[in-house]
Amino acid sequence: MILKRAVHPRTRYSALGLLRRGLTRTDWPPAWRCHDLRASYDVVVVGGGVHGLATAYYLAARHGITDVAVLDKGYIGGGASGRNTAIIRANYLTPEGVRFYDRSLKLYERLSADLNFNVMFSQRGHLTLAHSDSALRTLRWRAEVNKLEGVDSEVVDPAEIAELVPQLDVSDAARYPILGGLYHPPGGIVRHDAVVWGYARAADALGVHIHQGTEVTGVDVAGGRAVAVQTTHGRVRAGAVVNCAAGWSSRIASMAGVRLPIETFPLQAAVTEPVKPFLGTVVVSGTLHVYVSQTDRGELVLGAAVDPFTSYSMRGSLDFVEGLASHTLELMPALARLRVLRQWSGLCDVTPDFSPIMGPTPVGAFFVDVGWGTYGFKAGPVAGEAMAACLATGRTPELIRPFALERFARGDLVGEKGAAAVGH
Ligand code: PYC
Repeated sequence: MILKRAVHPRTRYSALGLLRRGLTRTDWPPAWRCHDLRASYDVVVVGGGVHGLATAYYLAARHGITDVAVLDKGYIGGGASGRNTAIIRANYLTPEGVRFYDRSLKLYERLSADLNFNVMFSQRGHLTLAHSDSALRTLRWRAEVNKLEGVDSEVVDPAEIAELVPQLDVSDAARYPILGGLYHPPGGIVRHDAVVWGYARAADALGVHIHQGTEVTGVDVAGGRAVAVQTTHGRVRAGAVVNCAAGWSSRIASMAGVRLPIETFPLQAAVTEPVKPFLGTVVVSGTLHVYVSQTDRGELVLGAAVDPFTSYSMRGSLDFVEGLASHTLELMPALARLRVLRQWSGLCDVTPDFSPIMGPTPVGAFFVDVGWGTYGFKAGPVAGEAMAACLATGRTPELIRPFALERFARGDLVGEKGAAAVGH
């Protein structure tokens, strides 16, 4: 049982201290504490994934707001934060998207130092392949927008692709010939649980309360403002409520009477047995609906598009893994003998324009940080930073203004589908 923690975590170890602990096998102190649920907090964050924890951390670290509770119905990082493929990149299609994800990437670059926790961000590059003229045109478009926004991305030809990833079949004989690619050197992968634990430990050390096993069952609204949440452990009054409940965000919003334009789809992924390191970059093929990266342990992480139906089910299917294997082999036939070790599924809240919904809502003191489709993990730091600023100052930061809920009423969409990986 990991829900009850007792000892304060703010412990730093010298090299000798680490060695002594390893040799004597003494238990590691818990990284965050367990508290009684108070009757009231200044801010209640619903959802203990990377977004909720980052919001709480930046509220405390940047704005001195420490009377904050993060509530999770399960365990922290057990939802979308623990079910993604941990790809970090900023090579989006719209200027609004590129600026936003670039800020996140920059925060990821210094996150280990900021949190004093090794999040294992490996900037090994990100390569998106084009197998058709129209795909290549979109990649060129993305490269231009990226460059204009100061993001390192360029279109590369098959010979350059062969140098980057010799295992790819770049010959004309391939069933889906590779015509070119978008290469984005600062992209890469991160260790998702380390990010969650790093934010949790740092937020806890600043006084934030993390309540696992605490499900929100209602949001009380009085006079047009959110005033409290109902939970499985009682009612909690709140100065403000932030909905960071990826996967269940539309259900939490509906408790406050806020309707979100979101549909929820399962997204599956799988990992193979470990092999010697051979894959230097993340490889994505939109046409083949597949993305592949190799972890530091040597496993290949493989993903595909969301399931073709809305559902809250998080069950893996044989159908998915068969499709995934055949698409991966179209790209890299040499992997034919590799075995799949495990597969999993998470939930993706998809909006009509494939961009998130962030900021205030028509219900006072009820904020949303939702609609993260298949791009939520990479946005965790910037979303936390921006939501914290929004709550603390009462003003919506410029960076997230384009993602306001009202854009759907205004028809002012931020169409990001062309860069949303293969997730849709
Ligand atoms: O947006 O890079 C992405 C991504 C990869 C897997 C799911 N989404």
